[in-house]
Amino acid sequence: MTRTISIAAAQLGPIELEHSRADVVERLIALLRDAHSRGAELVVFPELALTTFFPRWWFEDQAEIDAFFETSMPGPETQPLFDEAKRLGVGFSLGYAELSVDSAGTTHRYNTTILVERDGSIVDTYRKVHLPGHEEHEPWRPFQHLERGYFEPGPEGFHTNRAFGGVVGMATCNDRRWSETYRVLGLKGAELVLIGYNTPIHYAPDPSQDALAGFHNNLVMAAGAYQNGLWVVGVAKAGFEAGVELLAESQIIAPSGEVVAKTVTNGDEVVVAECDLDLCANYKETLFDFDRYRMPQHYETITSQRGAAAPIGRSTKEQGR
Ligand code: ING
Repeated sequence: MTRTISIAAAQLGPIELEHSRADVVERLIALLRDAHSRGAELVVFPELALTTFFPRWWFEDQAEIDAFFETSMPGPETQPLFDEAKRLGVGFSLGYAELSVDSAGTTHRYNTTILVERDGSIVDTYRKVHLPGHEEHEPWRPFQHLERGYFEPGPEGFHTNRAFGGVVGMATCNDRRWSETYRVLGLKGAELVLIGYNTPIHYAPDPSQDALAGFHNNLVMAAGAYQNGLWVVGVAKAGFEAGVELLAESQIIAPSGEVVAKTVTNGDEVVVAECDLDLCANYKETLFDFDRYRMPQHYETITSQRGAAAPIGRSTKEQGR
């Protein structure tokens, strides 16, 4: 019996400052119902799916920033989404800004994704590890990318869970650009990785990359899927949001690296694919049989170094590095 799960990529178009959470939850429920009507059992929503992408602005006042955060999930404004999903028997993943206070009374702010099973039970939450952009106001930029100022990196790293008939992992936006993300999840048995993103097409530090935004988006997710024998679902908050063009091109990618479904608009749009989790074995048990072919004894540089270090003399071999 194949382990097939019907998955929907539920792309969101722009969310403006004036859109309330209630407005957005209404759109999320409409997308959920559409996906359900097309047979989806799992619906993947974007990163930071409840508000506009607020790290594009510099705020002096912490209270202004915290207005974009959720102090509980579900909370009063998101409960209708959880209720409708449970009523329909559909699971979902949802990205949001999490403000939480730990047992020592310290406040933490994370870029978080929650995964909810078809029975309404919470499977897990993932807190984004790779925070792109910058920490302080950089007025030279046409818009800011202040995730490093507004969020902390997730302290728990990457993890997988048994859900939806398989092994599921989560990652968020910039995480998808780092091969380590997929490899760690692959080593933890992931057969499916869910990734929401908010990706401005303009990249101020190197505008030559703008024209390649769509190419790079597919490149990194397809490579991650293929090299680890897993399904990848990448879902955008897309369109012209607060004057910034966000990449759409939400897509569902098979363990072969092939795109099996892709959005064609930059608005609210659902695409659905039947994902056979047993296809993962075609790669995990052959080309990418990790236990047979990987050589971790030669990979220690990956965890012992953060930055790159070229040879000081002729070769890094001489320095025993
Ligand atoms: N966004 C972007 C991403 O990694 C970025 C950051 C923007 C990278 C533009 C490159 C170009 O897709 C988030 N939210 O990580």
